[in-house]
Amino acid sequence: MDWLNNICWLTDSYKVSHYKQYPPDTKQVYSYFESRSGSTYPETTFFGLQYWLKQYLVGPVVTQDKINQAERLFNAHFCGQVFNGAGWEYILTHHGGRLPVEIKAVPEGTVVGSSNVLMTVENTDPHAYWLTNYLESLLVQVWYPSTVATHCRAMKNIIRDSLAQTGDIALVDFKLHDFGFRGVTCPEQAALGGAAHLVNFQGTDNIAAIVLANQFYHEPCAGFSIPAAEHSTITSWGQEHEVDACRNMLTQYPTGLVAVVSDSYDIFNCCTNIWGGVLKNEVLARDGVLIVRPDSGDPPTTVVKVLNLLGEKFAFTTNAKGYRVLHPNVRVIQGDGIDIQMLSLILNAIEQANWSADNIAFGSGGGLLQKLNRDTQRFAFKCSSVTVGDEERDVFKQPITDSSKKSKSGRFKLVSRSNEQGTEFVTVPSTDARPDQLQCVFRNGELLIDQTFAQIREAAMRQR
Ligand code: 20N
Repeated sequence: MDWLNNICWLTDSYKVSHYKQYPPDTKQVYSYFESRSGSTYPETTFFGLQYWLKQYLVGPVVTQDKINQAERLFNAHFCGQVFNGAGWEYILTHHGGRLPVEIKAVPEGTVVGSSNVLMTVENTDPHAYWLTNYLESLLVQVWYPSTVATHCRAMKNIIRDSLAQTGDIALVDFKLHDFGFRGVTCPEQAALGGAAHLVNFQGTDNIAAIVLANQFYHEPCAGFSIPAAEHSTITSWGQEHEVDACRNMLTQYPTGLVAVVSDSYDIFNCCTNIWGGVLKNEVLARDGVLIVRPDSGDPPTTVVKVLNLLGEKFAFTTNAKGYRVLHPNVRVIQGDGIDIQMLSLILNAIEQANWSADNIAFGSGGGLLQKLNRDTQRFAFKCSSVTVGDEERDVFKQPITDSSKKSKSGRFKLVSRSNEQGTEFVTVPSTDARPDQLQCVFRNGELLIDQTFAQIREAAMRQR
């Protein structure tokens, strides 16, 4: 992404013009980031900031060449001289190209109720008062991995509840597999969204996510997968030879887990007459688990029917909770049409049919990484304090047309307090004596905290 990595142009056009718009003698701008009340989920899992810091902000990021390139672009873009070239040259000469800002943030993986400060940004050199909000456009993109992590936590809770009712909660980490790489807009999004999913789960087909967790969060291998068929590898044998394509999967992968998409022609025929018929003894003799994947039809109806057919052919046991569990060599994964609503519908349907959630895993793509936006958690970045001359002033907005968009004013701390349910966070004025849960992660071009993926997972787990 080298072609885009110029901090001067990683912002919205209008921000380029803002240095002239603050009150004369503005010396400091202090802004904060929050998930406003009314968000889809009442709590947000904060995740991803360290990627933006390392990729775009750490070290000397301003060079004369980048300033010149931005100047040329903006002169054309605005049809005139709007760009603050002198402001950027000040950062180059007085700070060696390192950004004179301080960023504080809650540790990644922390689960924070809406309406609380998650991050603050302020300039550390009065000449760079304009820089704080210049960075908003880039920093607010942390909404995306944070929303994916938040959404995955909600899905994990749904699956865990179902497992608690009908099966074994120890299986939860592998129950929602990331199928989403193809359904997002670019590799960077796949990596960020996929890594956010891995904060709560361990199964993924999103290799970019593992690479990001490795390169930006020191994780040797954040997610695991298994050999699996796609339609091309089954249908290229021809319709008459579906059984041979299926047998080949068992012989090519004689042990361990293997997943086979089984709806190329007739999912019910495949369950009954191929897996449960011609290949039944091979499946039973195999030292491993065959995972049958339906991929079409109404998901709750199809999954229940597939479980019933496989149950008839392979038999099942009834667990201590009174739910049916298929022969251990056979399981099912539903990877079509999975979003958070469909997840609940399927789990309810199989529970109603007396099948344990142990029998099924889910794959999710668009529903996992793409069916969400910045409004899902109502994320906003707003200025709450400025220093003009030697006067510090609280600032806020309070639109008469939407009271829910009122912003906070002043400088903040995020403090934790314990109640019956556990720990909760509250945002208080920075003068409060209690310890601040916001940590200084970046100052003047330097990364001050380098979190590991393992620490982030631990934090997300701790606050269950
Ligand atoms: C494409 C595909 O089907 N992949 C795939 C299928 C299943 C699993 C992983 C990837 N994993 C599981 O079903 C585990 C819970 C047992």
